[in-house]
Amino acid sequence: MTAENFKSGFVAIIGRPNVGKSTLLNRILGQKIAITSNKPQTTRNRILGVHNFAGGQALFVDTPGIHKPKGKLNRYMVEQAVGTISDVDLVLFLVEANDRPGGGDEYILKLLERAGTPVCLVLNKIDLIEPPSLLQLIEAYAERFAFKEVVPISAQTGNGVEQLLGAIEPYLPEGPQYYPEDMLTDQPERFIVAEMVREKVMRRTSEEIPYGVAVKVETFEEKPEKNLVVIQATIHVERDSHKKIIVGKGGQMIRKLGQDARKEIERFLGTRVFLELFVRVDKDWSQSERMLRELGYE
Ligand SMILES: Nc1nc2c(ncn2[C@@H]2O[C@H](COP(=O)(O)OP(=O)(O)OP(=O)(O)O)[C@@H](O)[C@H]2O)c(=O)[nH]1
Ligand SMILES: [Mg+2]
Repeated sequence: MTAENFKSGFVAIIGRPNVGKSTLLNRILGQKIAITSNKPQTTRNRILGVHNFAGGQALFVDTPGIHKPKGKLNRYMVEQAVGTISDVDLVLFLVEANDRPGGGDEYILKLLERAGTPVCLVLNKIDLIEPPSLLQLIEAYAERFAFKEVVPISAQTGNGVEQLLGAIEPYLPEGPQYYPEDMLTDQPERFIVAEMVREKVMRRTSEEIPYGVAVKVETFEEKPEKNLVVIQATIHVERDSHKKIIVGKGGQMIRKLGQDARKEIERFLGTRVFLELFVRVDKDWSQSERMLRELGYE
């Protein structure tokens, strides 16, 4: 292998909310760096994941689900995703194999057409369907767009993901190794830690609460002699009533959230973690340019 024929390139994971984009990124990397939940609009930022293979490096970009944005935070999210499409060598257009193409997909296909980036159709969640319905679905999509490749997968079980990685390689141009081999993501540990806390809130709350939550890590103090990291994080919410729910009766909810998050952060950092959580009301922060900037959505 010479440096001249090393292959490297960027692969965006694009699709409607909740189709399994972040689950796929984690599956490809074999480690969890992107948070997931059964609620739409979980991911808010672009997250890069580095996948090394013999003779090359593929840089996957997980993106927020593309939807009709209401409000400033959602506009930021959709911009993150749409802006990625024309910046990459290949787009993985992820859809659910147990769903029909709908208006949301149509909108994304128009964006893909305009960008002209090669697109691979990825039918996810095949663990939920019977094989015969897959052919009809592929036909329905193929009528609509000239996909370079079509690959059915289950991001959850890993079924088909090896085939997907094989299908991607021909679309990577010759290029340098952009990131060191042991680097997993471009996101700092603090960001991933904050996201892990937000995931636990998303998973344990309902209605509008998950969408009005942002998490910021205030301190991240490594104590290697004790194999410990001390973390303080603030959960920002939009209303007093949300704070009440997140704290819970006698602090029960926040304790549970803290336990869930700590376990996952310990796995991720590979050390013991002392995690302290605070809840703060910032009225309608998601509508304030200043607050959005402060919370990393700019
Ligand atoms: N059964 C099944 N569920 C899946 C599969 N892939 C993802 N899911 C589930 O689908 C839900 C959404 O997954 P995410 O990875 O968060 O989806 P996403 O596309 O990143 O969502 P947004 O960030 O909101 O756009 C979660 O409950 C996942 O567990 C799959 O292959 N099979
Ligand atoms: Mg996601």
